[in-house]
Amino acid sequence: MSETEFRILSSEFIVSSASGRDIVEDELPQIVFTGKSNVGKSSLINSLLNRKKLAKTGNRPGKTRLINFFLINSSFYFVDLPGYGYASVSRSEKQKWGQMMRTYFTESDNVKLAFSIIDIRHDPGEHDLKLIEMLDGLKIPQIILLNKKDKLSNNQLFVRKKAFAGVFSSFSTIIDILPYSATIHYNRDKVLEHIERITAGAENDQY
Ligand SMILES: Nc1nc2c(ncn2[C@@H]2O[C@H](COP(=O)(O)OP(=O)(O)OP(=O)(O)O)[C@@H](O)[C@H]2O)c(=O)[nH]1
Ligand SMILES: [Mg+2]
Repeated sequence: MSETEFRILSSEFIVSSASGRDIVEDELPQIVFTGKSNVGKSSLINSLLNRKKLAKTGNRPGKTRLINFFLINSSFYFVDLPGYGYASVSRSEKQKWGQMMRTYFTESDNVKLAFSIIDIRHDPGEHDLKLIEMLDGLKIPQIILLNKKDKLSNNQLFVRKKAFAGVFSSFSTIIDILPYSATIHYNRDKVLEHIERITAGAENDQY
């Protein structure tokens, strides 16, 4: 990393979208956070931004129901997506969720990076793989974040990292696979380095 360390200087909630339409009207880069409900997407956003409650978090799955746009450093967006796969939701709500994701990802031209978040203790589920495949098909660079690393011992961490590396070895859009903990901010600097490169380096086509 360069000597001038990348810093989060400002972060503010801008708008929510219920339809899935990308309703932000500028062309600033968007960095999205996807993953199963309760995996810690909103907590991760707060961890990266050093804010306790900017993105709403919760103990019960299904906390985030809308697509939320946060403007960072007045120069790019974090996009907090609703999670999938929580049991209490009806079939029609699940369909609505699927439609929302398709609308967002196929219509937005400004998604420069996706964090695909998985609980490090569990293997990726059907929905995780579907979304990762969809992003791959759309040629969106992605980073797999294995959240809740604080729940594992170092031995377990080693085993889980190896397992995930095997599962995702064939995806060309996956640029990194990193354990993370939103609770203890583990690997926060590494994630911020990626964000710095993606948001500053649109001209040097390294991904
Ligand atoms: N131990 C531990 N708990 C975490 C971590 N990240 C999130 N959590 C907890 O997991 C729960 C869900 O976190 P959220 O950030 O609301 O999850 P989400 O993915 O945004 O969930 P939805 O909005 O429902 O899709 C909360 O109780 C968090 O405190 C982590 O790294 N470690
Ligand atoms: Mg959430």
